[in-house]
Amino acid sequence: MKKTKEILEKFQLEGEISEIKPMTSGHINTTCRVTMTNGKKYTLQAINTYVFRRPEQVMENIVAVTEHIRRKLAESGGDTERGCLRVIMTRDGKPMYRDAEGACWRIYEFVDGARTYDVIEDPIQLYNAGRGFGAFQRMLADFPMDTLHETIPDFHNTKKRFENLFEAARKDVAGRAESVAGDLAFFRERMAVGSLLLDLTAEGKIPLRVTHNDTKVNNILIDEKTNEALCVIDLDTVMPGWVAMDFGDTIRFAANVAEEDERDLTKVSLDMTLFEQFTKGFLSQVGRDLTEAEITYLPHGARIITLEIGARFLTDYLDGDVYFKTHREGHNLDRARCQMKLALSIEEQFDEMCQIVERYRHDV
Ligand code: GN1
Ligand code: MG
Repeated sequence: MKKTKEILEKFQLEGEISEIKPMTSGHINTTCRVTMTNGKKYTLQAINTYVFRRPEQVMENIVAVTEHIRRKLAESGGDTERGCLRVIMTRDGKPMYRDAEGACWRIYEFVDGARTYDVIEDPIQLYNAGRGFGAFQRMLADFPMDTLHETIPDFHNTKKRFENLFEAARKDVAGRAESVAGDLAFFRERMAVGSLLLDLTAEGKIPLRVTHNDTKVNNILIDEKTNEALCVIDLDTVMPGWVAMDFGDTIRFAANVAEEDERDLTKVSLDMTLFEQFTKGFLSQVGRDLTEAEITYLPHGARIITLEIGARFLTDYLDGDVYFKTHREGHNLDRARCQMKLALSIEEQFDEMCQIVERYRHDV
């Protein structure tokens, strides 16, 4: 606590600290909510430097992207206060502080009256999340993509992610490979899926754009009163990517009726009502900005990202749980199996997913 106060003093905060409360969601960074005696609130985060090797570059991206979005919101009469993260600078004008031990800290203004959902309670929330992520995509459509740093190289290179999985199984540092032979076979059968988007881009059929790359539904703030999407958060991985993966990642996380780490796999499946609501909201905001081919490949994005994240969880299990925070024995394996079950459900309903996308393709 004393240390946290020392960190906070490095930043341009208004008022005196009254309370520091840890927040537990997120698999990567460590987050606290800081309340001041004057009622003002901030979000303090320690950036995970194992995952983000160049945190200064992460913050450079975030400052540029949030300034761009705030300008867009101002132009269109949007909410420039709650509609976009605001980075608080250090007393010497930097967007993060590196302490004596090398830990990296940043602060955002806390967005009040908003919450996130791990499980959607009402389909309207997912429709609104679709609008929110769609609007985010639209506002970044003219952001100069080449100025962004690639904060994690090959982040959504699914082909490489699959290769890493089999490499981890070969090395087997935690002695767990034998127990997941069936799971590995599942991914081996689907290897070809890993190259689809890479190939389409290489052939000039699908563009790269500025994308978020981690659009779990708990990365969008929902207004507690109106249920409207307010603000997209967790901008660490904003970099060139595929819209289909952003679309698919919300589907993977939120249109699954169970949680991401559900152990009872009979509960895990893709809910088509939720899929439809998200598709409708998303395309209503950004449909006009996407190419016909990009829209066609949206359902593929859901399948690919589900397999990709499943492969990453299984890789981390084989590596001895070094990347994702885990909260119980076998947590990464549970997460991986949940993604695999969801991928099966997506495969079963794929034709219907495509029909729904067709229904809303021109619904702008
Ligand atoms: C991580 O930071 P968080 O918890 O939103 C991960 C994502 C995964 C996700 C799975 C930088 O996201 O790629 O999809 O966990 N972020 C990073 O829940 O690896
Ligand atoms: Mg993240």
